[in-house]
Amino acid sequence: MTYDRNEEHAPRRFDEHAGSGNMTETSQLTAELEQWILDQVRAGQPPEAVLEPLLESGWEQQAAIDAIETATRGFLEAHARENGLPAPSRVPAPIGLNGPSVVDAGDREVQVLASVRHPRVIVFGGLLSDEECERMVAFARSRLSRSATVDLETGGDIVHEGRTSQGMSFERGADALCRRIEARIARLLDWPVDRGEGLQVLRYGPGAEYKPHYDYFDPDRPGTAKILQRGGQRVASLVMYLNTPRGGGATTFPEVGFEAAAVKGNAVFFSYDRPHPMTLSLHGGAPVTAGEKWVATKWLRERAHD
Ligand SMILES: O=C(O)CCC(=O)C(=O)O
Repeated sequence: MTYDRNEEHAPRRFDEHAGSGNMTETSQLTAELEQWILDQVRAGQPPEAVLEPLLESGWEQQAAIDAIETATRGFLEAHARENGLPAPSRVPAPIGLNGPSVVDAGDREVQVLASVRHPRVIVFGGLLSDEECERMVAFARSRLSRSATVDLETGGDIVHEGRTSQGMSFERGADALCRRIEARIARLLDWPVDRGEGLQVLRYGPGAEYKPHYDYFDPDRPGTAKILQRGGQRVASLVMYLNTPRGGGATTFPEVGFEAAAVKGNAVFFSYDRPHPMTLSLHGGAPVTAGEKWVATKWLRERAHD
């Protein structure tokens, strides 16, 4: 897609009214610039096509992202109201499209293996070391019970026939290994540790699966209000593979025909800015056809989950 950089309202870095001898860096979201950003969004331009010209004209990356968010928030909220949709929330956005191939996650460099715009999915390589995966599995193995799902009628837990794995949950910060991994995730996703739930470890034996589902809490169900009191909605998920199954076990996104292969140490991240199928975040764990599959899942919330 092309973009006309000479357009009347294209972003400018310097306050041109300040005079040539007195150029001050402003990086301000002027009404003109706001209009230009909205025009790009209405024309269906992807976020990168809006961000790039700002960066090229000298904006700092975070200031540019903030300006785009501010300019589009009102538009998106009005669009949601007019169309009976839930209002969008901020979500972790670790990288843009055609971004870096390697991300600094503090104590480890993590590779970017694949990136999808809609649904927003990123496959990361080497998020966990072999030793970390093995320690997680060894700890969890003797503490497993049949996995439950959240019961949105009551806000409690319930065993569900669509989820045939076994699992266990850690409190956030439960031990040094959890804390190390949580800090790495927070750095990778640029999302505070306290906006994450404790890690959940799952084991799928041969034939076990997790049928396609959404991770957000359906706002129309009676138990949801109680769940949201603690940290608000889920806005993103990170599924980390603790082993490589001998067969099957991919994480699937059936609406878009995409699947992330389960490879030890890798992870699939996906975000959903509102609790609605329009996010295309329907996903599942495909049946394991040989061997077993282990994952650790981290769910990210809108607010502190204390
Ligand atoms: O096991 C997988 O690949 C997916 C896990 C999952 O969907 C979940 O924990 O919500």
